[in-house]
Amino acid sequence: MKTKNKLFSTLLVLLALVPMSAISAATDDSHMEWWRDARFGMFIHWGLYSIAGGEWEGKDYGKEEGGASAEWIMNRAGISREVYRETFTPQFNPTDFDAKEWVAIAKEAGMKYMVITSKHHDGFCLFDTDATDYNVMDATPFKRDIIKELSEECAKQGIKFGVYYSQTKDWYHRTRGALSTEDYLKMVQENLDELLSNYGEMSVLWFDTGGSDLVEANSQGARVRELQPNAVICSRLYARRVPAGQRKYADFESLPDRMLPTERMTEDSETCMTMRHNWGYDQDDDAWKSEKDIIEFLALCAARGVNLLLNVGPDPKGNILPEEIERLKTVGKWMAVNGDSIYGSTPSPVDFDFWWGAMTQKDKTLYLHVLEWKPEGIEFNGIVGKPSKAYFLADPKRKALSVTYEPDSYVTKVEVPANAPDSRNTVIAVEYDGPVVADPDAKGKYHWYTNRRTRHTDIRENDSAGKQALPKAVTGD
Ligand code: H79
Repeated sequence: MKTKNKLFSTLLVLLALVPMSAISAATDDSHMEWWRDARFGMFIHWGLYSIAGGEWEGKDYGKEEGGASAEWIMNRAGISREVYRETFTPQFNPTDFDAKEWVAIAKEAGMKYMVITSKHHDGFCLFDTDATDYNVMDATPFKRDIIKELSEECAKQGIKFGVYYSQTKDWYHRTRGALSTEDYLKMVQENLDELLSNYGEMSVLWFDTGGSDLVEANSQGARVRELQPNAVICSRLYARRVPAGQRKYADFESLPDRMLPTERMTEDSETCMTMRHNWGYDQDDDAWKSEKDIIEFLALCAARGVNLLLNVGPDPKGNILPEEIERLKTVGKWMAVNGDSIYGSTPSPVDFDFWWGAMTQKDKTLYLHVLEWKPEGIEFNGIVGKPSKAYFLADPKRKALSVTYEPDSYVTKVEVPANAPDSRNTVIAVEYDGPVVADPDAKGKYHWYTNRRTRHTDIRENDSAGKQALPKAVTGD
């Protein structure tokens, strides 16, 4: 190809990368660096609702209410604040809880950060607070500060720690008239001050279901910046209808619950995802996603420039569930050999994916995440120039795979064996001598997880077979 053309494409690629890093601000966004590199975190939903496990007076709310309301049971079952408190606080005694073990599970899974519900919509605080007696120290027999134990353990094991905090919805303190709005907001401010002051480095403030009151949200955001300038703030500090330009303190865009991105994102984004339907512990939710599903989510999120915050819902005794541990271990093993294609990667250099999967990039290397194998070879268009080397990332010997390149169509093809070395996701590293150059005129479309309405569900078109697969699972919230 002509050099002039090549220079032009390089320029375009460079320009295309600018918004990725410029998004969160006019101000310095160095506090975002670890978060961008991390790509994978653990979400933990745990609280009084875990004791109910989705059931109240014989009715299964975890399943019947759109398949996902275990942590919403107070609201969905219409339990009064008094009854909810009297029923569950005496039972909150999770003697199996071991912060060291939880953090080790996250670490072994390859997760780089952890976010736990310090207060969900039911208003119950998992931390020591003077702002309300509805907390683990004053109202339960357990009397251990869960946030303290986890934050200290995360610091020890080198995992970034953050909290989910339901700032607007609070069925105990606010909704049912217990406190005036003014007093409620004072309580929130006090809670935030405690969370931001008493637990060492607080790396993520994961707000949820924000309202439209910008004064309220901005004062909470400002307080976070003041007390923990390096913390990363979730866009749900604001209602989704607040235009992005007005979300002054939002550092990253949180996609709707359990929704995978359908295309490459140009701003810092995160998707939060469950391993089954419910966030909070549910006794009989059996809609487990497979290990392959989770590895696919991770690869496709990275290819679209999005972090994956994957949820666990520990049981009332304080155990992360065996099904969750099993999946996390498998993901961890995959990450241990393929992590280079995820951590610190940048999204696909082309704004589409392929019937076989999608790509991520790091400097001069492309990573092909092959989710569906084709023995005829793994082919892609849109990248200009012949690679210098290709190999399976999991192959310690990095044995070279042969590559063909058609200079007229910019189509590159990697020859592969008949069977996939890893049927869940085989990563092929494709190295170039110089910078990766994307053809600005390249044509392609998205094949994987393209349906917004079904959230994470898996309607994919398959070019090669020319047919559309049925959804694997159905969720909704
Ligand atoms: O914490 C998790 C959810 O509880 C919370 N966000 C994630 C991270 C959340 N708050 N609000 N919503 C989600 C949206 C509300 C959805 C609802 Fe429903 C649909 C409420 C009633 C119908 C889903 C199904 C929740 C209860 C039943």
